[in-house]
Parts: sequence; structure tokens; C-alpha cells
Amino acid sequence: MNVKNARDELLKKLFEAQGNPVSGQEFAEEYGLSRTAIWKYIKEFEEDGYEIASIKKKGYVLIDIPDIVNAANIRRFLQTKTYGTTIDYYKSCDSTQNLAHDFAQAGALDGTLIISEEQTAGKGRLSRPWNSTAHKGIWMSLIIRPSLMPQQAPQMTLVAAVAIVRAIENVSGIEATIKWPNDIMINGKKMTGILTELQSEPDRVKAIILGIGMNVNHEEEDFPKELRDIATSLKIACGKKIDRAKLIAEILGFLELYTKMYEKHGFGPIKLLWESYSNTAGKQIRAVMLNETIEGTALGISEDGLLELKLDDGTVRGIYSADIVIKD
Ligand code: BT5
Repeated sequence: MNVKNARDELLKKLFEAQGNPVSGQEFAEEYGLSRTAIWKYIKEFEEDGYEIASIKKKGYVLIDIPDIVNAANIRRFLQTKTYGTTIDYYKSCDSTQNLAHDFAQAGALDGTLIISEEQTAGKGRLSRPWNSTAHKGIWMSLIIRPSLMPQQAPQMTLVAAVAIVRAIENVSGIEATIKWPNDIMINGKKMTGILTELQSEPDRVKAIILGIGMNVNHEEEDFPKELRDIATSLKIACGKKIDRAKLIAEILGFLELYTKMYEKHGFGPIKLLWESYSNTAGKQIRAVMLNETIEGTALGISEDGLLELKLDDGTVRGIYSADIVIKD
């Protein structure tokens, strides 16, 4: 067993002991480590914010767990087969999406999660800036390697949206809605944005980098002024602090479930779920695209995930990607 595993194992034992002492001596013997090595791990845990008591002749007791989204805290809730098997945790980084691209190029496994407490250059679509305040939200990128064709990749945004809405409901009881293509909304404001990027060969997806940015425990004043009218957090919506590690584990669980469903059964079942959570169908909307802006009534999404828009002259247009303004 390597050093990192022994360290993780010790933290896991402390969690599992549920307030009972874990013997440093016994752990050291079991893993062939010195008592000093154990003591050093305990100090590191304390530096990360874990509160640990040392009881003479008995061992170490975990008293309190900090509000951080490291691998150990997420694993307490994780029930997936592959997603989150590898979790790479940062206190700060420029963008988890950038890191994930590099790791995917270097061969990172399916389900590898890159997560950071803070991003200094978080990004949205078209490289727009994404505000990622430290310790308040979930800023993560999941590397997945599904057996999909490249043209099926954009629908992963819709698959992820459904997974996120289900996870939010399980953890907080809040029923969020999906605004096509990549926004999760609560009370008309954006709570989550999804950024789906692709590494591909002509006929095969090599990796999809699923970036998810969620405002979780923000108060109103945690948002910069220019976002206050358009952004909200889960805490603002439900009035209580949310365990981010638990929410992440729920999201990974539903993502694994729905990605497998999409691979096996195509987009049909996801489309039905998506429509039941979406607030877009039936609305008068304006779709702002790179080269043009069009208006009409949103009919729904097609079998391949395009937004179908009925224009005033009665023609129906399928839209791949746009910024949507809902007019009523
Ligand atoms: C998105 O882009 O909504 C995708 C956001 C993805 C962010 C994640 S965080 C983890 C991973 N690493 C990254 O670097 N990115 C991903 P888009 O639809 O283009 O929306 C961007 C717009 O949302 C901005 O132009 C702002 O108006 C607004 N915005 C910025 N920060 C926000 C926030 N925290 N909450 C709500 N809206 C925000």
C-alpha cells in the first residue's frame, strides 16, 4: 500500500469509527508505518480543518469534519461504480476544466473527478467568465469516456441537467428547472451552469469533459453586484446550508445512472425526463446565436437534443446552441 492510500485509509477509519478511538499503534503496525508517520497524518488532517482528539492509550477520535469537498468527504456518501473512483482535489486552481483537459489527454480514467474549492479563471461557454467564490459552491469537471459518437456529445449537457436537478431535489427538496441548454434555474435565476467539452476522433468520443458550476452556500452578498439579479444559490432558495460533499456524491450517482441509460437506450428516455423538468417548452423565446437572433415559440427538444423553435411564419427551426431569453 502506498503512502497516499495509507493516509486515506486512516481518515476513512476515523470516519467509520463514528466517535470511537482509532489506535495509532495498531494502524501503524497494520500498515508497516512508524508512529511518527501516523502523527504526521493526524497533523495534516488538522491543518485541513478536521478536529481530532488524542486520547491517551486509546487513540485518535474524529470530532468534527470541515466543510471541504476533498475526496474523503465525498467518499463518505459516494455509491457509484466508476464515477469519482479517482478524485483530484485542489484548494485553488485557474479552471478545473483546463486541468481536466490536460488529464484526459494524458489518459485519465473514465469517471475521474477534478474539483476545486475556488477557481481563479472559471469559464463558461465561449470563454465567458464564471464566478467561482471559494468554499461556497461546487466547481468541478468530470472526465467521462462513454461509447458515444461525437455528434451525441452535446446531449450530455441535457443528461447532466437531469442528473443535477434530481440530485438537488434529493438533497434539498427544492425543485429546480432546466433552461435549455445548460442552465439550472431556481425562481427565475441561474443556480448552475454546465459546460460540455469534447476530445474526439472523427468517429469516436475519446473523452467528454463535463464542467459543472453550482452556487450552493452563497448569500446574496457573496455574488458580485453584476450577478445579483441573475444568479442565485441553493441556500438562498431553501434557507439552509447544504453539505456540498453529499450533493456532489448524489450528482455523480445520477450522472452515472443517466449516462449509462443514454449509452444503452439512446436519448428517448432522457428526453422524457428532461421535458418534465424543463421550463422552456411552450414559452415565447428569443434565441441569440453567434450569427443571428431569432424569436418564436419553443416547442420542445428533438430526438437529438436540438431546441425546436416555431417562428412567426410557421416554420420550425432546430437550434444547436444559443443563449435563450424567455419572454413571458
Ligand atoms: C455556463 O456558461 O453556464 C457554464 C459554466 C460552467 C462552469 C464550470 S465550473 C467548473 C468548470 N470549470 C470551469 O472553468 N468551468 C466549469 P454560460 O452559459 O456561458 O454562462 C456564463 C454566464 O453566466 C456569464 O456570462 C455570466 O453572465 C453568468 N455567470 C457567471 N458566473 C455565474 C455564477 N456563479 N452563477 C450564475 N451565473 C453566472
